[in-house]
Amino acid sequence: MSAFSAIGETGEIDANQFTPEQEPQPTWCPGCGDFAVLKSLKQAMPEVGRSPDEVLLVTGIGCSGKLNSYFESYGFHTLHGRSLPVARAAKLANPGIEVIAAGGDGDGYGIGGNHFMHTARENHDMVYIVFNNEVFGLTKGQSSPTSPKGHKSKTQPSGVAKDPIRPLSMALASGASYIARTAAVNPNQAKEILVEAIEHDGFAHIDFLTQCPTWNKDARQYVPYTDIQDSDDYDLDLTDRRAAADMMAETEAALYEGTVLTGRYYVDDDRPSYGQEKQNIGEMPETPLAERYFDDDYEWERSYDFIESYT
Ligand SMILES: Cc1ncc(C[n+]2csc(CCOP(=O)(O)OP(=O)(O)O)c2C)c(N)n1
Ligand code: SF4
Ligand SMILES: [Mg+2]
Repeated sequence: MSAFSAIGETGEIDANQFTPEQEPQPTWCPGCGDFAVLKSLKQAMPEVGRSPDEVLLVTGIGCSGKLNSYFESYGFHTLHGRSLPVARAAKLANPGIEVIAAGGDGDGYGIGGNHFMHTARENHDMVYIVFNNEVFGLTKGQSSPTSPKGHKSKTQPSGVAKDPIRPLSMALASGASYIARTAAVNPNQAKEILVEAIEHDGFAHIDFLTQCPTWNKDARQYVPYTDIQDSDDYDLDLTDRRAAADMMAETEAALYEGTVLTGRYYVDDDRPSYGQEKQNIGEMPETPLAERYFDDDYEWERSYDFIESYT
C-alpha cells in the first residue's frame, strides 16, 4: 500500500503509513535513543491528522540526521547545521505543509547555533527536534556543545574546559514560542509533546534527550526522570516567561548533577508566526510559491517585474 494519498484528502491516518514501503535497515546502534524519536514521531502523526504527503522532514547531518531515511514523508537531508534555513524557506514557499526540522546537538547548537537563534527569534512556524546525546555521535564521540564540563573524548583527552550550552534558556532568550524537553526513555511524554509542538503556530523547540550507548558510555541514560507537569513539586505557569526562565535554569543545572527534569517549559500562543507577520505587512503572496505554475513567458515576465521594482 502506498503511504501517499492526495494532498488535502482526509481519512484515517495510521502510524504505519510513516514507515517507508521498503524500510531500510536502520544503521543506528542497538540501544540508541534515536529509535525512540522515530517511534514517537510516527505515533504523533495520527493525532495531528497529517498524512505523509502533508509533511516535510528536514534534517541536518549526524546519526540524528538519518531520521528521514526511516520516516515516510517529503524529506530533505541538508548539510551539517543547515536544516533550519532550508525548513524556513520551504515553509514560506508552501505554508500548507507541516515542516519538521531535526538534527543533533552538535548540528543544532554548535555549527547551526546561529540559525537556531534567528529561527526562534523570527518565530517560524515549525517544529525543531534536537537529538541531545551530549556528543558528536556519527563522527565517533567527540565532545559537543552539550557535553558536560570535564567530559573526556578523543578531542578533549584532558576533559572539556567549557561549560555546556543551555539549550532551553537559549531558545527562550531567542524568542521560541513553544519550548519543551523530553527523553527517549519516556516515549509517551515525547509523543504528547510532539503533538502539541506540531499543532503550535510558531517555532516549537524540543530538546530531546537521546542516549548514545556507543560513544557516550559515561552519560546518563536519562533515568530516572521527572515530568515537571506530573510532579507535585512543580506548578509552572507555562505562559509566565520569568517562571519559565527560572525553571529552565534549574533543569539545565540539574541535568549535569544527575537529575533529569523534562516537560513543557514555555508556551506563547499569542505571538504571530513569521508567516503571519509577513501577511500582516502585505509581503506574503496570496498564492504560495509552491502552488504557482509558471510557463516560460510568465516566469520571464515576473522576473523583469521583480528587477524593475528594485531599480
Ligand atoms: C561542515 C561540516 N563540518 C563537520 C562535519 C562532520 N560531522 C558530521 S556529523 C558531525 C557531528 C554530529 O554530531 P551531532 O550533531 O550531535 O549528531 P549525532 O551524530 O550525535 O546525532 C560532524 C562534526 C560535516 N559533515 N560538515
Ligand atoms: S553512534 Fe550513538 S548516536 Fe549514533 S547510532 Fe550509535 S548509539 Fe546512536
Ligand atoms: Mg549528538
